[in-house]
Formats: sequence, C-alpha cells, structure tokens
Amino acid sequence: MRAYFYDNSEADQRESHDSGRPVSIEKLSAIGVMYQHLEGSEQERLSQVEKVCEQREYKDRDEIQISPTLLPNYEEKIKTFFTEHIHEDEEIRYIIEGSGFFDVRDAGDEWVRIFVEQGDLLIVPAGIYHRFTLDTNNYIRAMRLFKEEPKWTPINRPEADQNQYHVEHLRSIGASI
Ligand code: KMT
Ligand code: NI
Repeated sequence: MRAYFYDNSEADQRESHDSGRPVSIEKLSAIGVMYQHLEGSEQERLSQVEKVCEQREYKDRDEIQISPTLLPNYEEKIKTFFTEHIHEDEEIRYIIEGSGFFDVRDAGDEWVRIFVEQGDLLIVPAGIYHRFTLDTNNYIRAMRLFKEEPKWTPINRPEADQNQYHVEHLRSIGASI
C-alpha cells in the first residue's frame, strides 16, 4: 500500500505527486476509506471480493478498462474522472490489472493520494470528495461493484458542498463543517 499527501504541483496528474509525507491504512480508515490488498491466486482473490459483495449487499458489477485505445471517449472520461466529485453511494473498486491513483480529501481538506494496483480493493465512502487518474503506465482494468441501481452520477465541487451525503460524511469523520 502506498498512500501519501499530494504535493499539489502542476506536473502531469499521472506523475506520482508524492510530497514525502506518508499516510497509513489507519489514517485512511479514519476518513472512511477502506483499503485492502487481497492475497492469493486470482481465483482466491475473486472469492474474497464475492464475500465483500455479500456482506455489503452489492448485487451487481461490471468491468472497466481504461487506456487511450481501449476506452471510448477516453479524453473526455479521463477529465470527468479527475474532476473533484462525490457520489451518493460507495465507490468500490477491485483492481484486476494495471494501476492508477485515487485522490481523496482528508478531514483538513487536503488531498491524499492512494496508489492502486493488481489485487487491491478500495472502498471510497459516499459523500467524500475524490478523483481518479491513470498513472504513467496508462492502463487499468477494474471491477466496479454496486447495488442493483448504480448511482454513478458524479456531483462536482462546489455543487456537492451542501449535499446531505457529503455533510454526513464530514460529520462522520469529525471534520469541521
Ligand atoms: C470512477 O468512477 O472514477 C472510475 O470508475 C474510475 C476508474 S475505476 C479504476
Ligand atoms: Ni467517483
């Protein structure tokens, strides 16, 4: 697991942007983000993903491949993914292949960057401001898990500032509102 405060430099979003200040799994969990690296064969990892789906009543899933050649409307999608937003449901991702970065806002509104790669399971809570980018390898294949009705719609900042899921998230992590 590699997570750290983002350096806020203007360099390409795909670069690591490591400020040198690490962030632990415990700190991620304190802001409602669940990170787990699944061990074992691909089959064993998938059965662990199944268990999480059962526990959380996530009944459906799809797969997304992101690369300049594999994803239709790549440029547009990449911009959407990297625009700061929330969802009114958890964003659960299991990384099958490749890698990338999820950025999430901590209780002090600072960006925390989480590197994700094969075998990683990441649960981004409802209401947290976040964004996603590929890294310089330009490829990820991920499973997206959701309840029967996916609420993909991103709500961007600042429109989501008053959103009840966002306000509730801030309250739950003890952020000052
Ligand atoms: C999202 O909602 O930001 C995505 O699905 C990004 C890609 S999943 C690795
Ligand atoms: Ni999102």
